[in-house]
Amino acid sequence: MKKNMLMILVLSICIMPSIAFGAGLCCQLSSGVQESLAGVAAPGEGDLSLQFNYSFSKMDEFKQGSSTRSLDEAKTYVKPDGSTYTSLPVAMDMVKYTVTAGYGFNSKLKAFVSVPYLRNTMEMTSYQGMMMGWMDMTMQPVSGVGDVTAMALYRVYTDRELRPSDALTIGLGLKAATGSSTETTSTGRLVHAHMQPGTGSWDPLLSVIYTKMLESLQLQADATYQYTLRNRQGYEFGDSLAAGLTTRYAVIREVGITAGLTYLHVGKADDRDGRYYNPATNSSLMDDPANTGGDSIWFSPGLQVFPVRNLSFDAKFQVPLYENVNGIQLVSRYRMLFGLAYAF
Ligand SMILES: [Cu+2]
Repeated sequence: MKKNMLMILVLSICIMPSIAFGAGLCCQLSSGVQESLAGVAAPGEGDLSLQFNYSFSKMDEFKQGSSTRSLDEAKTYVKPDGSTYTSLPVAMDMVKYTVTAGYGFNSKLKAFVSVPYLRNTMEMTSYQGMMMGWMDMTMQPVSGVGDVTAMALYRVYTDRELRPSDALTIGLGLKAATGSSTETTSTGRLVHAHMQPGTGSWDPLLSVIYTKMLESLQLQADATYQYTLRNRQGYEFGDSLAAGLTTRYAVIREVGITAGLTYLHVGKADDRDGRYYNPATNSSLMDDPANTGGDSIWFSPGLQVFPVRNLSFDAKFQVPLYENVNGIQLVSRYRMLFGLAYAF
Protein backbone atom coordinates (compact mmCIF):
# COMPACT_ATOMS: atom_id res chain seq x y z
CA MET A 1 0.00 0.00 0.00
CA LYS A 2 1.39 3.28 -1.09
CA LYS A 3 -1.27 5.54 0.26
CA ASN A 4 -3.34 5.98 3.31
CA MET A 5 -5.87 3.34 2.45
CA LEU A 6 -8.26 4.52 5.11
CA MET A 7 -8.62 7.85 3.39
CA ILE A 8 -9.16 6.17 0.05
CA LEU A 9 -11.84 3.96 1.53
CA VAL A 10 -13.52 6.94 3.12
CA LEU A 11 -13.56 8.74 -0.19
CA SER A 12 -14.65 5.68 -2.07
CA ILE A 13 -18.20 5.84 -0.80
CA CYS A 14 -18.57 8.78 -3.10
CA ILE A 15 -17.32 6.99 -6.16
CA MET A 16 -19.88 4.27 -6.61
CA PRO A 17 -23.49 4.65 -7.71
CA SER A 18 -25.87 4.27 -4.81
CA ILE A 19 -28.35 2.17 -6.73
CA ALA A 20 -28.71 -0.37 -4.03
CA PHE A 21 -31.83 -2.08 -5.30
CA GLY A 22 -32.13 -5.75 -5.84
CA ALA A 23 -35.79 -5.71 -5.16
CA GLY A 24 -37.00 -2.22 -5.82
CA LEU A 25 -40.50 -2.97 -6.94
CA CYS A 26 -41.04 -6.58 -6.09
CA CYS A 27 -37.82 -8.02 -7.36
CA GLN A 28 -37.88 -6.06 -10.60
CA LEU A 29 -34.13 -5.73 -10.56
CA SER A 30 -33.61 -8.99 -8.77
CA SER A 31 -30.67 -9.87 -10.92
CA GLY A 32 -29.34 -6.41 -11.58
CA VAL A 33 -26.06 -6.42 -9.83
CA GLN A 34 -25.96 -2.70 -9.29
CA GLU A 35 -26.53 -3.10 -5.60
CA SER A 36 -23.21 -4.79 -5.14
CA LEU A 37 -21.51 -1.84 -6.76
CA ALA A 38 -22.94 0.51 -4.18
CA GLY A 39 -20.38 1.50 -1.64
CA VAL A 40 -17.68 -0.72 -3.05
CA ALA A 41 -14.25 0.33 -1.99
CA ALA A 42 -12.83 2.12 -4.99
CA PRO A 43 -9.27 0.91 -5.46
CA GLY A 44 -6.39 3.32 -5.80
CA GLU A 45 -4.01 3.26 -8.73
CA GLY A 46 -2.64 -0.23 -9.27
CA ASP A 47 -4.66 -1.51 -6.31
CA LEU A 48 -7.18 -4.27 -6.02
CA SER A 49 -10.25 -4.20 -3.79
CA LEU A 50 -12.50 -7.04 -2.80
CA GLN A 51 -15.95 -6.71 -1.33
CA PHE A 52 -18.41 -9.18 0.09
CA ASN A 53 -22.07 -8.16 0.35
CA TYR A 54 -25.12 -9.67 1.92
CA SER A 55 -28.61 -8.35 1.30
CA PHE A 56 -32.02 -9.40 2.50
CA SER A 57 -35.30 -8.14 1.06
CA LYS A 58 -38.74 -8.76 2.49
CA MET A 59 -41.84 -8.49 0.35
CA ASP A 60 -45.11 -9.14 2.11
CA GLU A 61 -47.69 -6.52 1.25
CA PHE A 62 -49.75 -5.59 -1.78
CA LYS A 63 -50.02 -2.27 -3.55
CA GLN A 64 -52.52 -1.37 -6.22
CA GLY A 65 -51.22 1.86 -7.68
CA SER A 66 -50.03 3.63 -4.53
CA SER A 67 -52.71 2.15 -2.22
CA THR A 68 -52.04 -0.71 0.18
CA ARG A 69 -54.19 -3.81 -0.35
CA SER A 70 -54.79 -6.77 1.95
CA LEU A 71 -54.44 -10.36 0.76
CA ASP A 72 -58.24 -10.67 0.73
CA GLU A 73 -58.48 -7.58 -1.45
CA ALA A 74 -55.85 -9.03 -3.79
CA LYS A 75 -57.93 -12.22 -4.05
CA THR A 76 -60.88 -10.20 -5.35
CA TYR A 77 -58.83 -7.86 -7.59
CA VAL A 78 -60.57 -7.73 -10.96
CA LYS A 79 -58.36 -7.88 -14.05
CA PRO A 80 -59.19 -5.78 -17.14
CA ASP A 81 -60.81 -8.90 -18.67
CA GLY A 82 -63.21 -9.19 -15.72
CA SER A 83 -61.68 -12.28 -14.12
CA THR A 84 -59.72 -12.62 -10.86
CA TYR A 85 -56.36 -14.25 -10.07
CA THR A 86 -56.45 -17.78 -8.68
CA SER A 87 -52.78 -17.87 -7.63
CA LEU A 88 -51.24 -15.19 -5.43
CA PRO A 89 -47.91 -14.57 -3.77
CA VAL A 90 -48.20 -13.99 0.00
CA ALA A 91 -44.58 -13.28 0.94
CA MET A 92 -41.23 -13.42 -0.73
CA ASP A 93 -37.74 -13.31 0.77
CA MET A 94 -34.72 -12.58 -1.36
CA VAL A 95 -31.24 -13.28 -0.08
CA LYS A 96 -28.25 -12.24 -2.12
CA TYR A 97 -24.52 -12.74 -1.58
CA THR A 98 -22.29 -10.76 -3.87
CA VAL A 99 -18.54 -10.78 -4.37
CA THR A 100 -17.14 -7.73 -6.14
CA ALA A 101 -13.58 -7.21 -7.30
CA GLY A 102 -12.33 -3.77 -8.30
CA TYR A 103 -9.12 -2.60 -9.91
CA GLY A 104 -7.72 0.88 -10.30
CA PHE A 105 -5.89 1.27 -13.61
CA ASN A 106 -5.02 4.87 -12.84
CA SER A 107 -6.48 7.81 -10.95
CA LYS A 108 -9.21 8.21 -13.58
CA LEU A 109 -10.14 4.69 -14.65
CA LYS A 110 -11.44 1.93 -12.40
CA ALA A 111 -13.23 -1.29 -13.23
CA PHE A 112 -15.45 -3.62 -11.25
CA VAL A 113 -16.81 -7.11 -11.72
CA SER A 114 -19.42 -8.55 -9.41
CA VAL A 115 -20.80 -12.05 -9.08
CA PRO A 116 -24.03 -12.60 -7.13
CA TYR A 117 -25.49 -15.73 -5.64
CA LEU A 118 -29.21 -15.63 -4.90
CA ARG A 119 -31.71 -17.57 -2.87
CA ASN A 120 -35.39 -16.67 -3.24
CA THR A 121 -38.26 -18.19 -1.31
CA MET A 122 -41.99 -17.61 -1.62
CA GLU A 123 -45.21 -18.37 0.21
CA MET A 124 -48.21 -18.57 -2.06
CA THR A 125 -51.92 -19.23 -1.94
CA SER A 126 -54.08 -20.64 -4.73
CA TYR A 127 -57.77 -21.23 -5.28
CA GLN A 128 -58.66 -24.90 -5.53
CA GLY A 129 -62.36 -24.54 -6.31
CA MET A 130 -65.56 -24.21 -4.27
CA MET A 131 -64.95 -27.31 -2.16
CA MET A 132 -61.35 -26.73 -1.19
CA GLY A 133 -61.19 -22.93 -1.25
CA TRP A 134 -57.80 -21.19 -0.94
CA MET A 135 -54.81 -23.38 -0.14
CA ASP A 136 -51.48 -22.08 1.11
CA MET A 137 -48.22 -23.54 -0.15
CA THR A 138 -44.50 -22.90 0.03
CA MET A 139 -42.59 -22.84 -3.22
CA GLN A 140 -39.41 -24.80 -3.67
CA PRO A 141 -36.58 -22.25 -3.03
CA VAL A 142 -34.88 -20.94 -6.15
CA SER A 143 -31.15 -20.48 -5.83
CA GLY A 144 -28.07 -20.15 -7.97
CA VAL A 145 -25.46 -17.85 -9.42
CA GLY A 146 -27.06 -14.68 -10.74
CA ASP A 147 -26.09 -12.25 -13.46
CA VAL A 148 -22.49 -11.06 -13.49
CA THR A 149 -22.03 -7.33 -14.01
CA ALA A 150 -18.91 -5.58 -15.24
CA MET A 151 -18.56 -1.82 -15.02
CA ALA A 152 -15.87 0.69 -15.90
CA LEU A 153 -15.85 4.08 -14.18
CA TYR A 154 -14.06 7.01 -15.73
CA ARG A 155 -13.57 10.29 -13.90
CA VAL A 156 -14.13 12.98 -16.50
CA TYR A 157 -13.71 16.02 -14.27
CA THR A 158 -12.11 16.97 -10.99
CA ASP A 159 -11.11 20.36 -9.60
CA ARG A 160 -7.71 19.15 -8.40
CA GLU A 161 -5.77 15.92 -8.46
CA LEU A 162 -4.93 15.75 -4.75
CA ARG A 163 -7.93 15.53 -2.41
CA PRO A 164 -10.47 16.67 -5.00
CA SER A 165 -13.56 18.42 -3.70
CA ASP A 166 -15.62 18.05 -6.87
CA ALA A 167 -15.64 15.12 -9.25
CA LEU A 168 -17.74 13.92 -12.14
CA THR A 169 -17.57 10.25 -13.07
CA ILE A 170 -19.19 8.34 -15.90
CA GLY A 171 -19.77 4.59 -15.76
CA LEU A 172 -20.38 2.14 -18.57
CA GLY A 173 -21.37 -1.40 -17.75
CA LEU A 174 -22.83 -4.64 -18.95
CA LYS A 175 -25.02 -7.09 -17.07
CA ALA A 176 -24.34 -10.52 -18.51
CA ALA A 177 -26.82 -13.38 -18.81
CA THR A 178 -24.89 -15.75 -16.55
CA GLY A 179 -27.76 -16.57 -14.19
CA SER A 180 -30.42 -19.10 -15.07
CA SER A 181 -33.77 -17.70 -16.23
CA THR A 182 -35.26 -21.12 -16.96
CA GLU A 183 -35.65 -22.71 -13.52
CA THR A 184 -38.82 -24.77 -13.35
CA THR A 185 -41.17 -25.86 -10.56
CA SER A 186 -41.86 -29.52 -9.73
CA THR A 187 -44.75 -29.41 -12.21
CA GLY A 188 -42.39 -28.42 -15.02
CA ARG A 189 -43.65 -24.86 -15.36
CA LEU A 190 -41.18 -21.96 -15.51
CA VAL A 191 -40.71 -20.25 -12.15
CA HIS A 192 -41.89 -16.60 -12.06
CA ALA A 193 -39.57 -14.53 -14.25
CA HIS A 194 -38.95 -12.16 -11.33
CA MET A 195 -37.91 -14.98 -9.01
CA GLN A 196 -35.34 -16.53 -11.37
CA PRO A 197 -31.64 -16.17 -10.44
CA GLY A 198 -30.96 -14.34 -13.72
CA THR A 199 -32.89 -12.37 -16.33
CA GLY A 200 -31.38 -14.18 -19.32
CA SER A 201 -30.59 -10.88 -21.01
CA TRP A 202 -27.48 -8.83 -21.70
CA ASP A 203 -28.20 -5.29 -20.55
CA PRO A 204 -26.03 -2.19 -21.02
CA LEU A 205 -25.76 0.19 -18.05
CA LEU A 206 -24.94 3.87 -18.00
CA SER A 207 -24.10 5.82 -14.83
CA VAL A 208 -23.36 9.44 -14.08
CA ILE A 209 -21.99 10.30 -10.65
CA TYR A 210 -21.27 13.71 -9.18
CA THR A 211 -19.51 13.99 -5.84
CA LYS A 212 -18.76 16.89 -3.58
CA MET A 213 -16.42 16.58 -0.61
CA LEU A 214 -16.48 19.08 2.21
CA GLU A 215 -14.69 18.90 5.57
CA SER A 216 -16.33 15.90 7.21
CA LEU A 217 -19.35 15.84 4.93
CA GLN A 218 -19.63 14.23 1.53
CA LEU A 219 -22.46 14.56 -0.96
CA GLN A 220 -23.19 12.44 -3.97
CA ALA A 221 -25.78 12.65 -6.73
CA ASP A 222 -25.95 9.81 -9.18
CA ALA A 223 -28.16 8.25 -11.82
CA THR A 224 -28.01 4.88 -13.53
CA TYR A 225 -30.00 3.69 -16.50
CA GLN A 226 -30.33 0.00 -17.31
CA TYR A 227 -31.35 -0.67 -20.91
CA THR A 228 -32.87 -4.14 -20.82
CA LEU A 229 -32.95 -6.45 -23.82
CA ARG A 230 -35.17 -9.45 -24.54
CA ASN A 231 -34.02 -12.87 -23.38
CA ARG A 232 -34.15 -16.15 -25.32
CA GLN A 233 -37.48 -17.04 -23.73
CA GLY A 234 -38.98 -13.93 -25.32
CA TYR A 235 -39.21 -12.09 -22.00
CA GLU A 236 -38.03 -8.53 -21.60
CA PHE A 237 -37.76 -6.90 -18.19
CA GLY A 238 -38.58 -3.20 -18.06
CA ASP A 239 -35.81 -0.63 -18.38
CA SER A 240 -34.90 0.98 -15.10
CA LEU A 241 -33.67 4.34 -13.92
CA ALA A 242 -32.33 4.91 -10.42
CA ALA A 243 -31.44 8.41 -9.29
CA GLY A 244 -30.05 9.04 -5.83
CA LEU A 245 -28.78 11.60 -3.38
CA THR A 246 -26.44 10.36 -0.68
CA THR A 247 -24.73 12.14 2.16
CA ARG A 248 -22.03 10.85 4.43
CA TYR A 249 -20.92 12.44 7.65
CA ALA A 250 -17.73 11.39 9.41
CA VAL A 251 -18.49 11.34 13.13
CA ILE A 252 -14.94 10.34 13.91
CA ARG A 253 -12.23 9.12 11.56
CA GLU A 254 -13.27 5.49 11.94
CA VAL A 255 -17.05 5.92 11.87
CA GLY A 256 -19.37 7.52 9.36
CA ILE A 257 -23.13 7.77 9.12
CA THR A 258 -24.86 7.83 5.78
CA ALA A 259 -28.31 8.74 4.53
CA GLY A 260 -29.67 8.25 1.05
CA LEU A 261 -32.76 9.12 -0.90
CA THR A 262 -33.37 7.18 -4.11
CA TYR A 263 -35.95 7.46 -6.82
CA LEU A 264 -36.45 4.27 -8.81
CA HIS A 265 -38.42 3.89 -12.00
CA VAL A 266 -38.94 0.45 -13.50
CA GLY A 267 -40.73 -0.12 -16.80
CA LYS A 268 -43.34 -2.80 -17.45
CA ALA A 269 -42.05 -6.21 -18.51
CA ASP A 270 -43.14 -7.89 -21.74
CA ASP A 271 -43.63 -11.65 -22.11
CA ARG A 272 -43.83 -11.75 -25.92
CA ASP A 273 -44.11 -15.51 -26.33
CA GLY A 274 -46.16 -16.20 -23.21
CA ARG A 275 -43.55 -18.62 -21.84
CA TYR A 276 -43.89 -17.33 -18.27
CA TYR A 277 -47.51 -16.20 -18.41
CA ASN A 278 -50.15 -17.82 -20.56
CA PRO A 279 -53.53 -16.27 -19.68
CA ALA A 280 -55.30 -19.37 -21.02
CA THR A 281 -53.73 -21.80 -18.56
CA ASN A 282 -52.36 -19.60 -15.80
CA SER A 283 -54.05 -17.04 -13.61
CA SER A 284 -51.12 -16.11 -11.40
CA LEU A 285 -50.88 -12.52 -10.18
CA MET A 286 -47.10 -12.84 -9.94
CA ASP A 287 -46.71 -13.98 -13.56
CA ASP A 288 -48.91 -11.38 -15.26
CA PRO A 289 -46.62 -8.74 -16.84
CA ALA A 290 -49.43 -6.20 -16.27
CA ASN A 291 -48.32 -6.36 -12.64
CA THR A 292 -44.71 -5.27 -13.19
CA GLY A 293 -42.94 -1.94 -13.02
CA GLY A 294 -43.71 1.32 -11.32
CA ASP A 295 -42.11 4.13 -9.36
CA SER A 296 -40.75 4.24 -5.84
CA ILE A 297 -38.81 6.48 -3.47
CA TRP A 298 -36.54 4.96 -0.83
CA PHE A 299 -34.86 6.22 2.29
CA SER A 300 -31.63 4.50 3.37
CA PRO A 301 -29.93 5.29 6.67
CA GLY A 302 -26.59 3.56 7.13
CA LEU A 303 -23.38 3.20 9.06
CA GLN A 304 -19.76 2.78 7.97
CA VAL A 305 -16.93 1.59 10.14
CA PHE A 306 -13.22 1.42 9.36
CA PRO A 307 -11.94 -0.78 12.19
CA VAL A 308 -8.43 -1.36 10.89
CA ARG A 309 -6.33 -0.19 8.00
CA ASN A 310 -7.62 -1.31 4.56
CA LEU A 311 -10.82 -2.77 5.95
CA SER A 312 -14.30 -1.27 5.91
CA PHE A 313 -17.68 -2.44 7.09
CA ASP A 314 -21.01 -0.95 6.18
CA ALA A 315 -24.63 -1.60 7.05
CA LYS A 316 -27.70 -0.06 5.50
CA PHE A 317 -31.42 -0.27 6.04
CA GLN A 318 -33.79 0.68 3.24
CA VAL A 319 -37.48 1.49 3.46
CA PRO A 320 -39.84 2.63 0.73
CA LEU A 321 -41.38 6.04 1.43
CA TYR A 322 -43.56 5.89 -1.65
CA GLU A 323 -44.50 3.17 -4.10
CA ASN A 324 -46.76 3.42 -7.11
CA VAL A 325 -46.98 0.20 -9.09
CA ASN A 326 -48.58 -0.92 -12.35
CA GLY A 327 -51.57 -3.20 -11.73
CA ILE A 328 -51.36 -4.95 -8.36
CA GLN A 329 -48.06 -6.18 -6.93
CA LEU A 330 -46.43 -7.72 -3.90
CA VAL A 331 -44.05 -4.95 -2.79
CA SER A 332 -41.04 -4.62 -0.52
CA ARG A 333 -41.44 -3.73 3.13
CA TYR A 334 -37.74 -3.29 3.82
CA ARG A 335 -34.27 -4.27 2.77
CA MET A 336 -31.06 -4.79 4.74
CA LEU A 337 -27.53 -4.68 3.37
CA PHE A 338 -24.20 -5.55 4.94
CA GLY A 339 -20.84 -5.16 3.25
CA LEU A 340 -17.25 -5.94 4.07
CA ALA A 341 -14.49 -4.52 1.89
CA TYR A 342 -10.76 -4.98 1.83
CA ALA A 343 -8.22 -3.12 -0.24
CA PHE A 344 -4.92 -4.79 -1.15
CU1 LIG B 1 -44.54 -18.20 -6.33
